Amino acid sequence: MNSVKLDVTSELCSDLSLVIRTQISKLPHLEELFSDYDEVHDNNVSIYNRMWNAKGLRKLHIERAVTSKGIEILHCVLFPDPEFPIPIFGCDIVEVNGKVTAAIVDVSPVHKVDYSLGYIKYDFKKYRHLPEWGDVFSPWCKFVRLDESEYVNFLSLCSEYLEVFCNIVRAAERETDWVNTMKRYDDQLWYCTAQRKNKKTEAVLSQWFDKSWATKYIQNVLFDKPKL
Ligand code: BLA
Repeated sequence: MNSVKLDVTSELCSDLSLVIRTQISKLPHLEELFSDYDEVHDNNVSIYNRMWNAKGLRKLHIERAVTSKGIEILHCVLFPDPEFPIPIFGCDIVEVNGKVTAAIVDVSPVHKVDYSLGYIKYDFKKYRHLPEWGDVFSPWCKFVRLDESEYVNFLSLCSEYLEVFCNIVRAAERETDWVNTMKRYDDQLWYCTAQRKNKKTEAVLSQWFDKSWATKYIQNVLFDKPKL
């Protein structure tokens, strides 16, 4: 692959990445993981991946993607270890030529983990409809288009959702009831299977690389299934 490094310029993506890194840095037993995908550069695309694990979390993943055609993406999923009663944190920002066309954040449910985000209230001008596979998200999932004046509110919203998530992680203990573990495993599998159905992720990645690389990347890096 031809390696031309592209500079990261999106302010919202950089700020959100910093918010996430700051919050996860306080989690117990955080350990960085390295892979062949830490940096991927092709003619017009650069992808930067950072991954960790921590107590109660099998994988914490932050990805930045930048293209010379003006697309920038920030993707983050914090995947629990199914043996712990912890939900799934996810957010995604897609910016095209300086406009944030998609900004989404959620703490998504798994079996028998109680939390509420209903008291965290932010209003945005343009709400977007979730696709059919989006029934994996919680009722508090926010999916919006943003103009620049709303960046600060979206960052605060993410920070508050992340705070709730990190508090659950810090309080969680490994459970010995394997039935609950299996149900949480199934819920996480369902989450990954749903996310893999997002045609837009695949379309963009196939445009940048080739179809088989895109499929492998989605299945092994973005939404790999939890191990039993
Ligand atoms: C939409 N995701 C999109 C879009 C693109 C990507 C180009 C369309 C933007 C738009 O409709 O305005 C592409 N996202 C990517 C790529 C990566 C990425 C290539 O993260 C990584 C390399 N997607 C996630 C996560 C969530 C998510 C973690 O990766 C949610 C927690 C959601 N993205 C999501 C949703 C849509 C989207 C719901 C809209 C899909 C639709 O409208 O059909």
